[in-house]
Amino acid sequence: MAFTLPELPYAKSALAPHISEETLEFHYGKHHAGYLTKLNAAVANDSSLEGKSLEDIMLSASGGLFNNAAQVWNHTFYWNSMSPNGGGAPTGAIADAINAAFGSFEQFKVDFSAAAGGQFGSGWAWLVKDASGNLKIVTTSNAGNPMTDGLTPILTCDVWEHAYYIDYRNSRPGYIEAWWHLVNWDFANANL
Ligand code: MN3
Repeated sequence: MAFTLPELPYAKSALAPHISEETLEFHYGKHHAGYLTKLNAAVANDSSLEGKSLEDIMLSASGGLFNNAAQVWNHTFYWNSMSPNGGGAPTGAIADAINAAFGSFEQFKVDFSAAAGGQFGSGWAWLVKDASGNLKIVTTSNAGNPMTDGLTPILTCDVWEHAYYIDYRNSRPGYIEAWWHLVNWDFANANL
């Protein structure tokens, strides 16, 4: 049973002007789809993976299989971390949790942007919840996913160059600033 590419939760043009339709055509239509194709090829060639969920594969695999499974999972989570109606200050329980963990939303924004900007090379910046329920900012390299360290993802920002090169060229900080206009706080609250 092959995995399928989840539909984007909005139109490809819906995140403009912060993230363009062209970026989503490549990022979702080529990169995310490409990881899925490779994952399905691996699953088709390994009967021990039959019937396993994407998370099961991601949490037990290594090497190329982990990379493709995690990149499929991470991208789906990333699309949901943004919304055309997102951005602004957090509301609800996530607002209180951010204030408790980081002092203020403004401080969280500074810390998260620094982590995302400082991740060397390809990877991801995450807001996560640890086993004690505390919020933390972590980064992962390449396909890394914080669930492998027992952390619960709340939000993510993809900092691979393919996420921003069309719209922002080499300016990762410009892309990160744009991401704040799209943050899906409803999704964060649901994950909390
Ligand atoms: Mn990506």
